[in-house]
Amino acid sequence: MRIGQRIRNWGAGIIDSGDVTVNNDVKRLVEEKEILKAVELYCNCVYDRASNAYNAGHIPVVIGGDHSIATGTIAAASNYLLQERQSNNLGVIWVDAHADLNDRIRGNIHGKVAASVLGISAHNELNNLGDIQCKIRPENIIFIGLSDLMPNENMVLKAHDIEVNGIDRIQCEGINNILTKVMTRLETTTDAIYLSLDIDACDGGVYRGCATPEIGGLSGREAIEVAYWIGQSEKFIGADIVEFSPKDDIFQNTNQLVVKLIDAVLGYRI
Ligand SMILES: [Mn+2]
Repeated sequence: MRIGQRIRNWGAGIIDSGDVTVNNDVKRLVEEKEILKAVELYCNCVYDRASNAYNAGHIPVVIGGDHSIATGTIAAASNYLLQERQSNNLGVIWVDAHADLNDRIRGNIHGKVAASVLGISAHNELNNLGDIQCKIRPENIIFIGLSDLMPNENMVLKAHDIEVNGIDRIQCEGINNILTKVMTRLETTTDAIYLSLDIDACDGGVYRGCATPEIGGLSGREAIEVAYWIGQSEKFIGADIVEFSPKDDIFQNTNQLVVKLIDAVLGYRI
């Protein structure tokens, strides 16, 4: 991801702590088709790495890979907030074409990540990752960029009165107005703000480098503004930029967008 070039360009205190590698236990679980256990174990490794960053006084920006890593990163942010500031009031901005709120047993784990973060997925292994006391409250998560919703996800959103800024509303109101509203609310009501950005929120007709591209999503510019605005908040506590899939990046432009999103969340968007 040319982090070295970023550090030279901007002179910022950016440290590339390297990949969270898939260890032999995770590989064995995958071979045994124990996918849920493999994800749980790997996300615990991600949790440890993100926790180490917090303990060293850094803000983690985690690049993926499957969105399920957010169960580890957000648990680490939430636990850090509880330990260091005695607060269980973490805000999360979930930027995604999908709500990832499948609360049933069936389906891919990456479709259940937000449900796990809220502690309402059908898999206790993922709900309980990190510290169970630190689950995100429904009023503290806000979705941006949704364009494809399953009926049961819509029921979860309604049942918990969760704020959604779908791609339709962004088209009507403009991304700057949406961001002003979202940031004003979370900066008032939460103690820290975490960004979890799935690049499938961006227009899948342009950016193909992810598992589930959706036509008509955010423009590259809109996504950069989202990352920049949230990264500039005094309450910003970390970010995931996930679901980049190099083998699907047939136009070789999603990789460039991911680099710009990393730049933007770190404070550079020119
Ligand atoms: Mn996602």
